[in-house]
Amino acid sequence: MTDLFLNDDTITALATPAGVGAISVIRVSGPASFDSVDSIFKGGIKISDALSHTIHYGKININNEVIDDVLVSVYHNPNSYTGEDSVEISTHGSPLIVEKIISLLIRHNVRLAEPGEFTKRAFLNGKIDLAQAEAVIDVINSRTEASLRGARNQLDGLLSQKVDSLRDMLINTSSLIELELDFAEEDVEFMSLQQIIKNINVIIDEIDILLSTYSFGKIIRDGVNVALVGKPNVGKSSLLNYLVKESRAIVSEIPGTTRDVIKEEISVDGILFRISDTAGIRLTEDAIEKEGVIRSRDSVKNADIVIFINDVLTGFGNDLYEELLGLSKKERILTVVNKIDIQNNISFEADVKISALTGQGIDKLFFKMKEMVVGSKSYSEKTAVVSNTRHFYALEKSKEFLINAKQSINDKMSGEFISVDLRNAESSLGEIIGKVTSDDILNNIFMKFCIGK
Ligand SMILES: Nc1nc2c(ncn2[C@@H]2O[C@H](COP(=O)(O)OP(=O)(O)OP(=O)(O)O)[C@@H](O)[C@H]2O)c(=O)[nH]1
Ligand SMILES: [Mg+2]
Repeated sequence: MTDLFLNDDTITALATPAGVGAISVIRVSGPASFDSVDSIFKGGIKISDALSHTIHYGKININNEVIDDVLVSVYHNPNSYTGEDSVEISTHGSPLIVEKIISLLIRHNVRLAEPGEFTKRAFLNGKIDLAQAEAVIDVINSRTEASLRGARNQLDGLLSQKVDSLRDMLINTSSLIELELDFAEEDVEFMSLQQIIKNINVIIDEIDILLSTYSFGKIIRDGVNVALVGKPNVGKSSLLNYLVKESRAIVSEIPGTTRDVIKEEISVDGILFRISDTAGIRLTEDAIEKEGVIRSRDSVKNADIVIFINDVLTGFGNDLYEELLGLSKKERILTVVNKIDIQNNISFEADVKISALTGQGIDKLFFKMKEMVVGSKSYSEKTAVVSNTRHFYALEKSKEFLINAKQSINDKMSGEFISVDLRNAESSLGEIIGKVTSDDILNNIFMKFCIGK
């Protein structure tokens, strides 16, 4: 993508949340920004004469009626978010005022922005690359410290730099072949081929490291779904209440209390756990309870972790495992025995022993839940982490081309073949940061943004 891209139209949108607030900010970006604002703004200065990064007080008028007094911030290209001439109008936070000002702007060579169009322009103008543009939305959507930190790192270009350095290595490796193809009568030299294989292996190792961060990155970004399941009355709802520190679900000594799935979120060391308390599972003739049991099974299907609870009184039966829950992947299940305040020495095995009444063992439960999603791996704040599915597949694709290239070398194919694979591997990496991209991909990415970003 070049940095010569210039839009000839000017866009506007409300950048702050819709509704009543202290202030609202209307963004305008594009070549007509200053002139358009000048046609509706009366202040001590014309916006088109104002210096970049200055703020001006004035009034927005229609037919001598004042709509609002506002502050206008001025940004000259290329030193703005979009890279274009831009203006931000801060108004009193009233939806009515915002609507009036935007409809005035639209009468002066400005059109409404599409979702994500400001950020799309920032990308097209080379202010940020595509991985950074995608990080913008992750920063906005972050719900925990860790997800914010991850998104922030990506926005700061941590992943982009890593991908760029791998592309450089690939370009250097390709040129080893291409030079020889240009200058030598015969095909590529044996020595160069050895060097090329070595380089390819280094790049594959680096890609593998990035790929291995994906499950962690995704969890940090999207959170973890946890289902609390088990027989009736074992204390699932009591555990949920203990975890969220409030009396969220009804608890009673009557088996079959919970009917619907109750969802709550907690953050443990920066990881977002979405907990579903479910109906106790048993064979029942009660129509409502039956439906509850069906919903419990659905929660299990969508869960990243299933906390399978029993209590000291009922003991541990595996009968629920396969028959009722259809659980097969054992690695997703954490077995918990509850009510150890009643009786502590129990003869059956469980990953964690707790009391939802006293809180005993809950720390260990948190530890196990974290261990299940993060494993023993640790990532420093400076590790490039892949959290986006699009990036993950681009890395996988690149790796495949590299493996093909190695195969071509081993099969003594001609240099051109190897070269094509290396170029493809390079352009797959380029997709991540948007060096190579299609309109479809762009539209798909920016569609997910809100209007005004
Ligand atoms: N002593 C003791 N009692 C507990 C503990 N946890 C839950 N209980 C009691 O066990 C009974 C059932 O608790 P619930 O949390 O409603 O159990 P549940 O698994 O949600 O039950 P259903 O919704 O019917 O499937 C209640 O009387 C709770 O007070 C615990 O750790 N110790
Ligand atoms: Mg319950």
